[in-house]
Amino acid sequence: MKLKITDKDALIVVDVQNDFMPWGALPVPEGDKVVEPLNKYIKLFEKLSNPVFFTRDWHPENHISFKGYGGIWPPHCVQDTEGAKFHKDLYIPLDNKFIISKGDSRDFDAYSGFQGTILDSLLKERGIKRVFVGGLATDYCVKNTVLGAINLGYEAILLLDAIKGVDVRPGDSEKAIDLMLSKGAIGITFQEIENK
Ligand code: VGL
Ligand code: ZN
Repeated sequence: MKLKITDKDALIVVDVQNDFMPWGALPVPEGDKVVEPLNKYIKLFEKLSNPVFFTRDWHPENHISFKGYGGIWPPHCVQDTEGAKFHKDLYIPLDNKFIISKGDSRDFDAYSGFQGTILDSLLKERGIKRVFVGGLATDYCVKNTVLGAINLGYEAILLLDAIKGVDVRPGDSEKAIDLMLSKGAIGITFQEIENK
């Protein structure tokens, strides 16, 4: 498929944080492999003056999603720790970029970048109709961000060359991709973009 980026498009980079790297607290296998392809998308959106949104998991240290506090996950992405920082090589534009923190109150978790955030209103006030989504993890926060976008009326483009999954159960990421596509997301790779 060929596809052209217009002024109604935004990029959402999901949770490219140290704790989701293979050496982190909640490792995503090959999680570091999304950085290079994502940087290509980020630089393209920057060049075209389109906005780039970076979501981050941003938990208090006693967060409900953590083992010992009612959840299933090892503690990860605790606010203001090294593990919560973006991967050091992730390219962050100086202008027209937004950091969206989620899961930041103790009693609520958020797999979607839209949950408990102002992401929807930031997109709407900029006239964004379509979002390009990549990052970590395919089977949790990428999935829920894509489905959230679709439910809110956006078109969703899934960046197949810039996502990696946790796969707690083998096949989870494949199933997540199938689900996103069945709900209307369109899967692309960088080479399919016309105006790059
Ligand atoms: C995520 C599990 C727990 C994610 C966040 O970013 O996909 N997964 N918290
Ligand atoms: Zn989390």
